[in-house]
Amino acid sequence: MKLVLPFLVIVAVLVSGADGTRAHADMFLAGTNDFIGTIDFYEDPTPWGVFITGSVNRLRPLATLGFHIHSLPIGDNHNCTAGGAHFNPYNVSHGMPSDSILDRHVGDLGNIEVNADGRATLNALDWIISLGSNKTRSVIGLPLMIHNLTDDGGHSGRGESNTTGNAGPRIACGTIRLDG
Ligand SMILES: *[C@@H]1O[C@H](CO)[C@@H](O)[C@H](O)[C@H]1NC(C)=O
Ligand SMILES: *[C@@H]1O[C@H](CO)[C@@H](O)[C@H](O)[C@H]1NC(C)=O
Ligand SMILES: *[C@@H]1O[C@H](CO)[C@@H](O)[C@H](O)[C@H]1NC(C)=O
Ligand SMILES: *[C@@H]1O[C@H](CO)[C@@H](O)[C@H](O)[C@H]1NC(C)=O
Ligand SMILES: *[C@@H]1O[C@H](CO)[C@@H](O)[C@H](O)[C@H]1NC(C)=O
Ligand SMILES: [Cu+2]
Repeated sequence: MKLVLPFLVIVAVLVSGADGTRAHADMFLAGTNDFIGTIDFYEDPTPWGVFITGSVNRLRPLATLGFHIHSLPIGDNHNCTAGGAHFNPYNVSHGMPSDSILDRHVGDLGNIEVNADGRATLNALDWIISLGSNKTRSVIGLPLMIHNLTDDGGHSGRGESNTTGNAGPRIACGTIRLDG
């Protein structure tokens, strides 16, 4: 993901005890109960972005994989297909996290980089998703999705670039839930 902050900044926020909103997504391989890791979300009390941290494993080593928030509930059997299209409340074209709010879906989180051991570690900040401070942009209850191919960032003119970034099949997903 593009908006990676230095680790120390994230640690500073997490240990400051600031009374923000926290959520998490337990991730599962598509259509199974095979747990592959948890992704945590933190929105500052004075909203200026959402921190996304955590790790997932059992992914294809050294792959760069599309990573989005989709728009429909996936249910208890982690049916990633049921997640519908990207979360796109402003009905705009697909883009990357660094694009402006009218040049990306709210759910466009770019890609994750998988290490040689099949694990991807996240340490990012997104400026557009919300954990509830803005209801229109809130991702609570929606599925976080990992695809089998690389998101091309939209606007490439190829295939489904404008809607999905050509990120291919859905291989893992999990519902974003408020902590506690
Ligand atoms: C998964 O969701 C899709 C789309 O809603 C549906 O067609 C399919 O039957 C579901 N599969 C299972 C196993 O529930
Ligand atoms: C979304 O935008 C497309 C074209 O960009 C348009 O055809 C469609 O009607 C819009 N949908 C809604 C719900 O506004
Ligand atoms: C939610 O965010 C949108 C886009 O930034 C903004 O136009 C809208 O005013 C916000 N809504 C609230 C209730 O803050
Ligand atoms: C994922 O992509 C790899 C590499 O292109 C391919 O070998 C594999 O069959 C794909 N898996 C699925 C579920 O599409
Ligand atoms: C894809 O989006 C771009 C703008 O981002 C637009 O110029 C182009 O016409 C769109 N292509 C399709 C096939 O919708
Ligand atoms: Cu997706």
